[in-house]
Amino acid sequence: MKPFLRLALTTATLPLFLVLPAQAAGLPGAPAPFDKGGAKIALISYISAGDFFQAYQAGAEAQAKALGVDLRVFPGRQNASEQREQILQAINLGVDGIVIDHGLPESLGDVVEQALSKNIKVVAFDVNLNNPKIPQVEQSDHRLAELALDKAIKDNGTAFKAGYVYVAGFAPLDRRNEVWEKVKAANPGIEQKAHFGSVSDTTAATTADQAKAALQANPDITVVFAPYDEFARGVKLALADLGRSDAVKIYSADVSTADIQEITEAGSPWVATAATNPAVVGAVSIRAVALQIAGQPVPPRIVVEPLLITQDELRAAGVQTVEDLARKIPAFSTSAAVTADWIPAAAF
Ligand code: SR1
Repeated sequence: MKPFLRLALTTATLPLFLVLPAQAAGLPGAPAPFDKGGAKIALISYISAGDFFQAYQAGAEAQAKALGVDLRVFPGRQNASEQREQILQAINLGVDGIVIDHGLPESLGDVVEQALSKNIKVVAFDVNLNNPKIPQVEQSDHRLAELALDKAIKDNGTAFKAGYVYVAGFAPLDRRNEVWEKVKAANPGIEQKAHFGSVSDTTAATTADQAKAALQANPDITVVFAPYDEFARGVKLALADLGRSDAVKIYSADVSTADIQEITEAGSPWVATAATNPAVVGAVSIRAVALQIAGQPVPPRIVVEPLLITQDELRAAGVQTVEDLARKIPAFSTSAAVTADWIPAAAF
């Protein structure tokens, strides 16, 4: 067979998920099925591109490895029908549990019901499936927005012209938006002059184009609230293009090593972000579904608390990477949420 044909055939028959090698032996003393090893869990994401989602997946993989779990990772491509299809595939694979990472609730309800009816345990991260059988993991998005906006007010006072980056329909962004609306109502001097944003596989680039137009049309904007790191990156790009990086300050959510570099570089307008460690959130999601599979109790709402991270503090402490950040603030890399003494810590 010609090599290109062999490659085409191989690619065409590849499954739509990745399998991580499971730990052969089980965990002595753990409840079934973890005592024997080989429990199967699917991680089904709506978005996989971008630092947050890659770190979230890495944390989930690390926790799965520590638990001896056979983790099937289904990549997300912002495609609701593909995500439905992946849930059906996971059901057919006979998984014990599914973690659903983001998504559009209206397209997931019936397939998730099918999983539950087959006694597959389901945990949702950042998607409201409104089902009491499905624990919800979140980063305390209200607190996250409060931390970023308190800092914006501390730096800029209670009267400024703002740009706001928001796309409705994503649970974490909707929750952060509730806080933004409250802050504007409590501070009538804060005037939202422009609202833009887009979530796609090119979020930062698309947001940059939109930000450029918004900032050109509203040269009096001095603060941008961009509560997703891809949004903040887009606004920062737009300001650099316009030569206005010294005139506007950006307040965001999320953190990654690439974000830390962008925040701390000379002249950066990105002055603060409120964030959890996404790897911890990934690990917590796997622990939640593992506890459910083991028949142990899981609270309906599982929260990983965020921290405020400022440009000044990062620069003063010489923090250049997420690992540096974890060394300076040990709480950044741990969460006591949903654990048990039989669950080994994830190494990340
Ligand atoms: C499109 S939603 C993006 C957000 O999801 C996660 O909650 C991250 O914090 C990110 O900001």
